[in-house]
Amino acid sequence: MTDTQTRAGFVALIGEPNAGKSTLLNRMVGAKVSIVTHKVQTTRARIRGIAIAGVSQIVFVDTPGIFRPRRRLDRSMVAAAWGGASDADVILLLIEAHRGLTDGTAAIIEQLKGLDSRTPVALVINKIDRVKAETLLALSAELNAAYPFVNTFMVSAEKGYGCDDLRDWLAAALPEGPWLYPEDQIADLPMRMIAAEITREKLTLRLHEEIPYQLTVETEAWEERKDGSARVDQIVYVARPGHKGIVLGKGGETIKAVGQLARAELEEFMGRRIHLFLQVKVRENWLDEAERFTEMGLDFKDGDG
Ligand SMILES: Nc1nc2c(ncn2[C@@H]2O[C@H](COP(=O)(O)OP(=O)(O)OP(=O)(O)O)[C@@H](O)[C@H]2O)c(=O)[nH]1
Ligand SMILES: [Mg+2]
Repeated sequence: MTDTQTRAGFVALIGEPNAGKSTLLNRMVGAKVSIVTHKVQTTRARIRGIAIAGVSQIVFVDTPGIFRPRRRLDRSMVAAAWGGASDADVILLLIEAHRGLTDGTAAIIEQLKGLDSRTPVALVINKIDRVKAETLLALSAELNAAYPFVNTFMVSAEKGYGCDDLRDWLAAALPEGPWLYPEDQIADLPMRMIAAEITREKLTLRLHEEIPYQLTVETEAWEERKDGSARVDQIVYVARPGHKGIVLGKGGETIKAVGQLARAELEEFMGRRIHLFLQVKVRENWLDEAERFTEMGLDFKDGDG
C-alpha cells in the first residue's frame, strides 16, 4: 500500500454534555479509550482514539460537552471542545434523539455558523434506541433546516446501530495521506492519564451531587516491577475538607471499592497485573491551580474561578 492510496485525518465529536460522544468514540475504536458515565460533563479534555477502516486511519477526537460555562474549569473544558473542532478535518455534531433540538444544541449550531472554517459538519442523531423510528425523519428535517449539514446519520453508539455506515462515510471523507499513527495504536494519551481517568470514572459513578465535579485524579508514580506488573500511585484531590471523608467512606470502604474497580479495568486495558494505590488529599484551591489543569490536558483560562 503506498502513501498516496491511504487516507488519514481527524474527526472531532462535539455536542452537549451526555450526548454520547465518548460512547461513540469507544464504539468506533473498539476499545474503551474515553470514560463514560450517565452524568453530564464527564469528559474534561480532548481524548484521541484511533480507528482503521480499509485504507483510512480515522483519528477520533472526543471533546468535553459544550454548555454555558460558569467556573474556570468549565471555561477550559468548553475551550478544549472548540479547539478540537477547529483542528478537525470533519466535525460530527452529536445530539440525543429523545431530546431533539434543544436550546443547548441550537447554541452550538449558532457558534458553528460563526466558525471561519470550511470544515464539513455531519449530524449524528444518537440514542435512536430510545425513540420510535417515525420521529427521526422530522427531527432530521428540523436540524437540517437549522444548519447545512453535509450528511445525517442515525445511530445508537451504545447498541452499535448505524455505526458501520458512519465509519465507512468518514473513511472516504478524510483526505489522502499517510497514516498518522502506527497501525496498532488505539489511543494518543499517556498511560498515566488513562489510568487517572479510569479512577475518575469509578469515583464519578460512586459519588453524588457536586463531589465528582470538585475532584481530580493524578497519577503520581508508575513503577515497573521485575515480575511484569506495575505499581501505580494516584492522588485524588478534593476541594473541601468535608469531601475527603465522603470519598474515603466509612472505614475507607468507598475508596477501597473504587480502587478495586479501577484496578480491574486498568489490568484489563493493559493486559497485566497492576498494584493501584490511591491517596485522598484536600487541596482547596486546586480549581485555581494551573498545574492541575495541565495535568488534565487543559489550558488554564485567565480570569477568576
Ligand atoms: N440509550 C442509549 N444510551 C446511550 C447511547 N450512547 C450513549 N448513551 C449513554 O449516555 C450517557 C452519556 O454517555 P457519554 O458517552 O459519557 O456522553 P458524552 O457526550 O461523552 O458526555 P460528556 O463527556 O459529559 O460530554 C451514558 O450513560 C451512556 O451509556 C445510546 O446510543 N443509547
Ligand atoms: Mg464524554
